[in-house]
Amino acid sequence: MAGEPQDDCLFCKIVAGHIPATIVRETETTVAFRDINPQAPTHVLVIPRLHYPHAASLAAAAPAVAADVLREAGEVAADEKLDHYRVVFNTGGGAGQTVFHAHAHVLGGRGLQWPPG
Ligand code: D5M
Repeated sequence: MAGEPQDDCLFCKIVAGHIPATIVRETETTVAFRDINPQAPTHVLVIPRLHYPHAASLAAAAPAVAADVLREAGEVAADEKLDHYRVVFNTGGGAGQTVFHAHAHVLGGRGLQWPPG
């Protein structure tokens, strides 16, 4: 069922505590943890506990949780004392999405170029 944990989903396993992660923040609806392959001095992923394959499907089905993810991205940036940062939702393999459980990348701690690659 939509939103239910998926047995084959890496991030569902992190939410369940079956795979370790360096968790930096948790709420009733979200988990934030450090990316295993950081692309910046701060690189944290904020995920909903609910499983949806990408940000748009999360926002359509559970808009309040999507808002929680965005708010937590800002809280991560505040915790990390970032004066500028980027929040990215890669959507689709062609955009670099490799894990099909919605997640926000929070990137900061260095200069960030525009446009991104
Ligand atoms: O982002 C998926 C991100 O997930 C990518 O930057 C690596 C990260 N990743 C993969 N496995 C782990 C574990 N086990 N812990 C922490 N981070 C992880 P995407 O936008 O889908 O490419």
